[in-house]
Amino acid sequence: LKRVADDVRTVPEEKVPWFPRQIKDLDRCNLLITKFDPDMDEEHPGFSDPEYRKRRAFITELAFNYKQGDPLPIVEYTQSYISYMMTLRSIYPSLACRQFLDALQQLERECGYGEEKIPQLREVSAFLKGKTGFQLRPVAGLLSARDFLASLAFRVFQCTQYIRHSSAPMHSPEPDCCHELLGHIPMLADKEFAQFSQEIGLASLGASDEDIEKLSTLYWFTVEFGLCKQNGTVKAYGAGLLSSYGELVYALSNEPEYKPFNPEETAVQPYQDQAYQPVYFVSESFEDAKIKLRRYSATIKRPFSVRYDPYTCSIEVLDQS
Ligand code: HBI
Ligand code: FE
Repeated sequence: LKRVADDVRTVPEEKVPWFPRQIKDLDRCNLLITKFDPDMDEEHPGFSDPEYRKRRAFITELAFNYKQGDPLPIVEYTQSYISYMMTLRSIYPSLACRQFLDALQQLERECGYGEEKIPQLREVSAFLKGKTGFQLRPVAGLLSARDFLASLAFRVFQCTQYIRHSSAPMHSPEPDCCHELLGHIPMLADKEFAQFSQEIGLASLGASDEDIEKLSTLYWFTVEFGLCKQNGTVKAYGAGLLSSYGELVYALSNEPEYKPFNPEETAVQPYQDQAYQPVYFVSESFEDAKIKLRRYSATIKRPFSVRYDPYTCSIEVLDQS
């Protein structure tokens, strides 16, 4: 059974929802959403595999016990992800954006990507720290959008550490470490993209539920399913695409509808978490996406503004009332 927050959260009297001020506060950003759970969902590929569920429970426990600053747990995998990775790898050169391909090459040289073994989050996190200051933190599954986005404000990426069930190597109903390692990690090594991600996080701190929903949708159509222009063609940068052979090919075929990335419109576009997206948003560049996001964030109503102080790893709250 999954535990939700261990400590009961104090519900503040004022209308601004609680948000983490220091990186240590991320220990409290642990509200899990029970969706696609192998212990509860009969449709989950691991549901009828007790061995799988046992390993999952073990990895879940590691994430629950993790405290900010602890070394990332080392997990032994009994499966490989290599055939899955190599299948995807064959289509990356023509479909993935340049930043992704560059980072993937470095990860192959420095973190054992492309080898039989699944890379350890500890090693990958150290790599990212040196590239963009991003670090990983283990998470047991899908987090609430508020908690997930808040961690991005600190350049912390909540990363699942379990692997999908071996009966469905090409598809996982929930995020797993293949999705994180292949989809998210290479992009988080890019400076411009890292900044974009952090800015979504900063915009989410203390935001209303309605604004969290919009930012979460923005995240979905950019970080997860975003496309961008590069040398006159369209390439993928979204992690949901870069970790799914089927959807990556589909997204860059001439079947789906494309719209230019525009935060106001993107933030309210209905999305799919069980099927391919009906529409994809195309950014001019990460720089352009970042500027547009910044303009959008400034329209979110909050009685304060926030700034991240990288020296103390904390949020400065500037009162504007
Ligand atoms: N939790 N672990 C995890 N991974 C995600 O990608 C994730 C999440 N919770 C919420 C979420 N994504 C989406 O709501 C985003 O759009 C924010
Ligand atoms: Fe993801």
